[in-house]
Amino acid sequence: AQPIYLADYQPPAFLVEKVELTFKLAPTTTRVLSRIRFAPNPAAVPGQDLHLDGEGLRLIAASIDGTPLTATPDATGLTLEAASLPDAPFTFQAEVEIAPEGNTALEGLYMSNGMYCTQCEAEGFRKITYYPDRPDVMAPFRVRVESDLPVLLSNGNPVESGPGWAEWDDPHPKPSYLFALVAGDLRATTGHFTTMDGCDVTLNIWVRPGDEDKTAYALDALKRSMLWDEQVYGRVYDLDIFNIVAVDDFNMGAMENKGLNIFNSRCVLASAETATDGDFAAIERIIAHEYFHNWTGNRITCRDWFQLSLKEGLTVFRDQQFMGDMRSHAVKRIDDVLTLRARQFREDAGPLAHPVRPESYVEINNFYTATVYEKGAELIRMLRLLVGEDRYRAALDLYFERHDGQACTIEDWIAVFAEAAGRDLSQFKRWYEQAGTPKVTLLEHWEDGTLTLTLRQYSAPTPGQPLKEPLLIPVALGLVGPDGAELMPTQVLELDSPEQVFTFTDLPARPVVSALRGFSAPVVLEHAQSSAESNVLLGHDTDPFARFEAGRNLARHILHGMILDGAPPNPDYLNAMRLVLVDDRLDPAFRALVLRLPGEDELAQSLHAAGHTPNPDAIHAARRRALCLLAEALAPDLTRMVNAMATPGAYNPDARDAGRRALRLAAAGLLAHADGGTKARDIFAQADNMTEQFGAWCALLAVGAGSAESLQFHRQWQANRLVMDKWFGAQVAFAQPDLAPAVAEELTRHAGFDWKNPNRFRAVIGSLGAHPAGFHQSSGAGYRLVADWLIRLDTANPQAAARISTVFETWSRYDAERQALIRAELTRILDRPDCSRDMGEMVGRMLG
Ligand code: HT7
Ligand code: ZN
Repeated sequence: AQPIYLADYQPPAFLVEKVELTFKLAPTTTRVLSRIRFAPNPAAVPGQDLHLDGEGLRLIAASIDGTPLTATPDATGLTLEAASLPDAPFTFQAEVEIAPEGNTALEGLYMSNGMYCTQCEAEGFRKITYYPDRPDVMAPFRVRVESDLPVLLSNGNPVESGPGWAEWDDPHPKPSYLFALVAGDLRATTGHFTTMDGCDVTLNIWVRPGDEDKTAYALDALKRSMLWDEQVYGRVYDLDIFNIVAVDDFNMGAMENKGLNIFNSRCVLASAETATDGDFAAIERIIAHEYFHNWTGNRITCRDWFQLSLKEGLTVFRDQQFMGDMRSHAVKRIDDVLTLRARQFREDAGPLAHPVRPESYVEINNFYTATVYEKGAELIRMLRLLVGEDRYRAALDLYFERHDGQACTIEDWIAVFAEAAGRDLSQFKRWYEQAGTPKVTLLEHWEDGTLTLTLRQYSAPTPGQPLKEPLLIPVALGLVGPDGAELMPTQVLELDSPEQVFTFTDLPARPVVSALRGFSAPVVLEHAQSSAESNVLLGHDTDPFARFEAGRNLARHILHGMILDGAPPNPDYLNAMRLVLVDDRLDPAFRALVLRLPGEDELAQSLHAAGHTPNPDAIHAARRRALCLLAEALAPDLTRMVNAMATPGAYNPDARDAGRRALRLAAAGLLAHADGGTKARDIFAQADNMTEQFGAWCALLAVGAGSAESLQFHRQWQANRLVMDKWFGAQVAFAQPDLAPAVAEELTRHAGFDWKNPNRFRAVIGSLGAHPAGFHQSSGAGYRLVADWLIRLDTANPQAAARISTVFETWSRYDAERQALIRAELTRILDRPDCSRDMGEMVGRMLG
């Protein structure tokens, strides 16, 4: 397949003034009738053909202004030759047939549990009818749905309905990727929201019968999101109705279709008994994220898919702000940085590294990545830090005012900041263009009350980008006295050259440097600090992220020592952890995060960055030993915490109680390494909520116990598909490394392993890929099993298969034997005649 290049962008030859669609739904013979009003685009070169994208459609009939069309479609669609087109507006009509029942790719119109639903982003609309399926063609849609199913939904406002049909009208011009249709036997939980302009909006969460008791949290999160967007960004909702539908078979988390968001059911449904605190938080975040897209994505969309981060980076940043406001900014920031490092730094360090705005792609679905989403959000966070909060808000106001109803670019985005802040941001723009995680080195020199800091930046080559230009990097930095007192509050140093020197004079004593506060830039900071200095920051820094980071640096240092030369952990570290654990002035959620040791993949990543070849078995063994030593050293305090952090009374998913449960489970999980799981077993037995039941069961599995609990868990939850995903996933995630591939294999033979369901596939195969010591088992059994299943999934759902193939992206970190085994599996995946375009691109990039 040929790559598509950003540099080749051309405006559409024709614009669309109006779309009218009629769907006559039937599982294998759905008819789609379209009536599309086209007009020549004054901004395009005249005299061009009109290409209508279409894939897998059976064309029944088509006409232009009533004259039947003779053109025959090819595999990419229908080309209407310029010479045959009027040079004034005209109406194109078509009737096509599609088969939603056989659509296992979950893109276009498909069926899930007897219900019809759509997924059109990025290029799924072309599987529904012939259309210029590109985001810079925006049009109002009117849709008629005909079916015997009781609930018939589409975008916009409902206009009319009768037995077996319903019509919807969406007055807001939108690109085809935001089109949606749902038909099924569904039940709604309904609420209302009054906008700041006094308009009443009906809110519905549609679910399968029996799931109505799991919708309250999502509805509440939606109302809070709507209010927050009004209060913080001045953004008001713009239709009479906002529908959310839960679907079991869904490739990603959720989709922001205009007025009709469609959600993976795991991202909507929650009750105390069936969802963990983590699930509740994810639901809150994703509900907010999709809602926020109404302005950042829908009203203002992307000119082309290279600009994807324009909507995704900004909307992630907005959902991060929202979650900080709803819960805790400190804990949210730490969580976000941990996710960024685990997913995006990992991506940036390997063969799949790409810029936030890629320059080419073969299959755009492969670019819904941590770089586009999470690094994209970091760029916006940096912009806000550089221009200040007031100018950030002014820039956003200008963006909404200037670009409402348009399909925009990163250039448009940077321009509103440059104007609102009155500064040239051309160097900053390189962040969108250069892939890779910059390394910032900080060197200290202390003399006569003067501290001299030398900051250097270096960005290593990434695929297709051998040379890098210096970036504008905001380094938020404070100085802390040896006694822990703040000597200099946070200053933002702007590092814009390969090397710069910053001087701080008249200091009473040599301070401890607290650098990259709040993780002010997505970089790897190399700053040699003693464990005494890290302890000062861990105990006293005014910046919660810097406190966390100091503890993390200590832990990483100790674990590296244990892995590389078996060095025992420094008693100071154990003591520092005890002080954090028992410090009741600290938020329990924060303490739980500090207590969590770096994961095995993070350790493999940091060892590799330090020039070592990571050994997954040694990492696993050392980490386990560290957990045992920590557990033994802290046992009495851990036991006290398990008791002290109980949350009596009815389950409440709020941040306060969730934080207490997080610390309770972290303590019980650690303690299990010393007491064999006695406390965890008690928690499991007494749990009245999924957080504690599941958390305690995982703690038992992690120490090789919990088989009775596994049986009980299965007996209790076998009828609940979302809880069963947890049952499948945890057994693989916590399997002993040498058993992990066999455990996963056995689960693939379980009657409940529905491999075409992406959630279930991910629970088993994705969990094996995310279990470093199990996946990278030296026999290659893990690689083989994952490759076998990716090959199978690729034939049914290429998008999902290609996404999960990223479990192999770190292959070049490992030793020659493992590299050879992985290369053989990747080659086996690639060399099939029916390898999909999605998978072909991913594996091709991984192999280099
Ligand atoms: N904008 C959406 C991204 C998306 C997607 C969602 C579900 C299934 C397939 C999809 N392809 C792309 C979701 C979001 O970022 O909000
Ligand atoms: Zn999004």
